[in-house]
Amino acid sequence: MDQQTTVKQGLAERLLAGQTTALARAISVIEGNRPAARDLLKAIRPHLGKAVVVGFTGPPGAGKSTLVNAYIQEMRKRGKTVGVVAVDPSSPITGGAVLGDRIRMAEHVMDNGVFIRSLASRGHLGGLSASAARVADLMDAAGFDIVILETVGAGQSEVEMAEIADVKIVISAPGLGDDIQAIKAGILEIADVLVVNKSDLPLAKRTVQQLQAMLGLRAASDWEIPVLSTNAIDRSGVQELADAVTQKAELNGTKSNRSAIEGRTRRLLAQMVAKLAQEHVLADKSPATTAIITALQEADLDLQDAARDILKQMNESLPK
Ligand SMILES: Nc1nc2c(ncn2[C@@H]2O[C@H](COP(=O)(O)OP(=O)(O)OP(=O)(O)O)[C@@H](O)[C@H]2O)c(=O)[nH]1
Ligand SMILES: [Mg+2]
Repeated sequence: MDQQTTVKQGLAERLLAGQTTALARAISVIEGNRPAARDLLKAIRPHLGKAVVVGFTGPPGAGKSTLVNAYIQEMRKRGKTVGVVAVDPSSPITGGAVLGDRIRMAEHVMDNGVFIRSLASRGHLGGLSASAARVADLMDAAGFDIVILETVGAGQSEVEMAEIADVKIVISAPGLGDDIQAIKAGILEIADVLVVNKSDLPLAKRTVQQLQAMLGLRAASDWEIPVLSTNAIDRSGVQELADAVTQKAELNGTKSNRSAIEGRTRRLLAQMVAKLAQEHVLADKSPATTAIITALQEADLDLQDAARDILKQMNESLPK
């Protein structure tokens, strides 16, 4: 066995034993996209699926980080360990929030049961959601009971990232202008739990009612999406939030590791397939594709049939 292999195996073993230094190192290996990354992921694969991955998504400034902080504290009280993957918001509205996050989360610094890691939102080969999912896997392997993904729900990639989570919390706050519209446009579809944070603000009740009205239009299912009110600063409503997350995780059967991991992997694969298909359609100037586009323009084909034709065609044309 060469020396490099020994080092790698050592890292996976130390990670699985829950050593924080090994986790930090493993994250750098994954982020650096080194050849060692694949071996490491392979080594931990059989041990995944114990953590519940919880997504906190919402518009900039809704109070996600403050609420994550309050949720961490609540789960620590319940004896759970918590890992956090926070994607740098770099939002113009609350620029400097990353520093704020560090200060806020500093209260957990001395706690071995909490591990917080920020991911830059740029420069991830294979996409941000793939990187975030891998870091979440590492935290899962290191034995954290809960892994939180905090993302700004502003664009497609953030929605994709939130989708990886087993339980998806969508956070809004009153007075953010178009936030209800933004939620309507994309992230409401993925929510398991809706939270109106900043319940101390005057318009909070109205925001709750608006969200409830929107939910009323949805088809019934086995999980009724709760609309909760929280004040992340004085922490009221946080216990109810923690209860709702736990209930949803239990309903998911997150305890059966295989299905949780399979679900997560399936969603990641679906995203990558969609991405490749998109790139293909946008770049492919072949006569066959152009013919499909023309037929679509002239209403000789409907959109879904056109998409099916493209998928069939891609089968032959994708680079190996
Ligand atoms: N009044 C009130 N303010 C809050 C509450 N929760 C958070 N805030 C404040 O709202 C501001 C934004 O909070 P953050 O937790 O940084 O929000 P965020 O959603 O993480 O922001 P980004 O990471 O930039 O997307 C901060 O000034 C918080 O102190 C709340 O429940 N009530
Ligand atoms: Mg934040």
